[in-house]
Amino acid sequence: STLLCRLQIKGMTCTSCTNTVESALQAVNGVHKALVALATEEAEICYDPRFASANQLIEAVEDSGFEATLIT
Ligand code: 9UX
Repeated sequence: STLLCRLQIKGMTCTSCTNTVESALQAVNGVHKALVALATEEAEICYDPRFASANQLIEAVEDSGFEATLIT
């Protein structure tokens, strides 16, 4: 099964920022799909909860240099 995680991302100011965050999320084991929107400062991630957790997704964003908080 797949879960959807939505994160608020702070600190992105250009499309290279969004690409950096998207790549960081897509590199997490268990992530199927990650989309990051600059305008809304949000990320939507589909992931397999057997291999990843929401906290790991947040950590991946923060390790890439941005602030993340859980929306849903
Ligand atoms: Mo764009 Mo983001 O030039 O850290 S990559 S501002």
